[in-house]
Amino acid sequence: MTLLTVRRDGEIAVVTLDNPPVNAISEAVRKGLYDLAERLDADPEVRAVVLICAGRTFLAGADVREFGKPPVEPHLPDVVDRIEAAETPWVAAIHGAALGGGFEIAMGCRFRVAVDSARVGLPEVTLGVIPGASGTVRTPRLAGIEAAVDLVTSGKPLPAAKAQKAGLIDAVVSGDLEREAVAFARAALDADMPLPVSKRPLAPMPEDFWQAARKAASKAGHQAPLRALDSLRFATEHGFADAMAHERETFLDLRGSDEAAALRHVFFAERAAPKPAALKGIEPRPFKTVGVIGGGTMGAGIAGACREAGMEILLIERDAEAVSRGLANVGKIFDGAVKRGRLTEEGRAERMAGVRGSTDYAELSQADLVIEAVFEEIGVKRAVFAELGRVCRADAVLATNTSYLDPCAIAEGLPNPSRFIGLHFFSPAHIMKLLEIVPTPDTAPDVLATGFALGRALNKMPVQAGICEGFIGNRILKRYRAEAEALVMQGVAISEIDAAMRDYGFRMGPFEAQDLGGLDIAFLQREGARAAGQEVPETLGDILVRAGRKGQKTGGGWYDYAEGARTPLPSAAVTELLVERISGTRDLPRAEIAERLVGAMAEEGQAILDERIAQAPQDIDLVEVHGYGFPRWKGGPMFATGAS
Ligand code: T1G
Repeated sequence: MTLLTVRRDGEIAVVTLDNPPVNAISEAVRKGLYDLAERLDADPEVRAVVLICAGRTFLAGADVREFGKPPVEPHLPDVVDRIEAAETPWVAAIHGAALGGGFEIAMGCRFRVAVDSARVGLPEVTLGVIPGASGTVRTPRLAGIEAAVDLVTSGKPLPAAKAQKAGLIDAVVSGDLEREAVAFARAALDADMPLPVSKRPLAPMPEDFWQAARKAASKAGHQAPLRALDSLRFATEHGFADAMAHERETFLDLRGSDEAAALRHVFFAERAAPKPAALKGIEPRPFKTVGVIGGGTMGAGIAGACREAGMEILLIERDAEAVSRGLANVGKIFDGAVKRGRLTEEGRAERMAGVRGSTDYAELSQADLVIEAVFEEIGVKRAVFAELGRVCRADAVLATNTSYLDPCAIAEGLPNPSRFIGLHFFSPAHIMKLLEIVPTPDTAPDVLATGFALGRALNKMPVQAGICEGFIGNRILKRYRAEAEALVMQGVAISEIDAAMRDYGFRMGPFEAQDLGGLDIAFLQREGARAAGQEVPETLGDILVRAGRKGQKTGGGWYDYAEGARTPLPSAAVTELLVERISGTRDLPRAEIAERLVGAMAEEGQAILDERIAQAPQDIDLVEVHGYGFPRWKGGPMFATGAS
């Protein structure tokens, strides 16, 4: 496989890059492109160059694996400048995604053409850096400062049509991209040649523009978007060369930051998790027809997610009224997509046409996969699986969505227990990415592979978890909350603990979050365990629930709430209720509070690893980032404490 090949189409040279899997820009790619720009420029027969990529995508950006190493010449900005300076104009022919350095190379070209399905973007801030090869300096010259600020500080790519409207690409072509790009290049030679991007004008913006942009960029919660904004502003107030130097300095500064290291850690962990090495070569079972038992919030969310992924759904409920309620719940999910403009009415109708409801389990006789999402009580779940064991195909995969019960206990007595597995979705199941996959000792490898294949099909983050109370995520949550309550008992203010975790990067602290979700859920779990004879010490949360303080839904939990408001107010009633359990008052720096609570999460994570409940520390980080709001730019509790 040759990295770069050149084919002549008359006076047009077609350069094809082939660097699987995503044409990442490695050191060899930078050198090859630089040398080619020199060589083709010196060839009098070549009047224009088309740059195209083999495989699934245009250049997807700098090779993230090289970030940890010292930069080696030729640096990417120099490659982009060399292409731009070529006498023979270059045309970028884009399919798949032109991202980061890939789009910066495209901006060094004189023209950019793309197929309709292509996307262009500058996702660097999602990796904790900023564009390092003119993204904050050329983009505003190409598309104007407003579009550049959106593209660079959000890190979100634009589809080709929108990119064309923004001025980022010159033409959207259908048919054969290479042929269209060559024709475009040939035609361009006979028209007025536009200025190279770096030579296009760029005017400063008024202060209020930058204030508004800064406010929006700060919502991301970490520094890279703000540094990118500074670089964009600098570019509007200085010459090209100075702006390039400023951008490069910022990029190199951020590249070595903890935030960038954490985001790269999550980036690679997210790509490894859905494809466990242990399942390589194991064929998953098909799951075209899916039964969902239970049409409540979880069941409807699971049904909606599976339908969105193209599966045929049969929703089973106990009576006709519950069936129609369940179908309405699924319909509401697609209504939401229509309201947000992500689905047309026809699309909604097509989705719902693939969702049937019934009270008759016998209709599941041909289902490939059945997922149970009924009330979290062992007797109810066992009855469901007894029925499924009777009516379903022997090879149908049967899954429980339990979050706290032992999947082995649920599967007791089930014929062919090798086809049983736990699939722990997080509510709302059609939105939350985390999916804990919980095999029992009897689960067959191809059934485990089916769980991961389903996770990929649903575009979720599948993580394997062993069987213990709360699997990975809820077990760590329990420890996190216990540690937070311990701080309260030591006299640290509840509001300070929440503020500390918000400062750390969580959207909400542990107490605000419980008030929002309801204290009674965990309370009932503890009461259930006590009723089953387990020794479960009384928690501060128990005291509040027994006093009727279940959170926002009862007008008060850890905090008071003014009538109809959601702003948490420190509560004298809570202080009174807990007075016996709190010794004195203690001022703890917020950084120390966060370190203590994240440390407790990591400690529990280490125990989970030692017990082989999790396969690797990065899996624990993914559970926390995708299921519990752990700030991704901190990498997860294991990464943040150096354990991963
Ligand atoms: N570098 C190295 N490897 C990469 C990579 C990259 N940029 N992008 C993907 N991979 C690997 C990935 O780890 C996986 O490997 C395989 O390719 C398939 O990835 C100077 C500094 C392009 C949209 O942020 O968004 O340019 O697991 O499963 O779903 O200003 O990959 O198979 O061994 O994601 O088809 C900016 C990141 C870099 C793009 C394809 N670029 N990549 O999605 O495949 S910073 C990015 C993606 C930069 C300049 C700055 C996606 C994709 P393995 P995949 P996919």
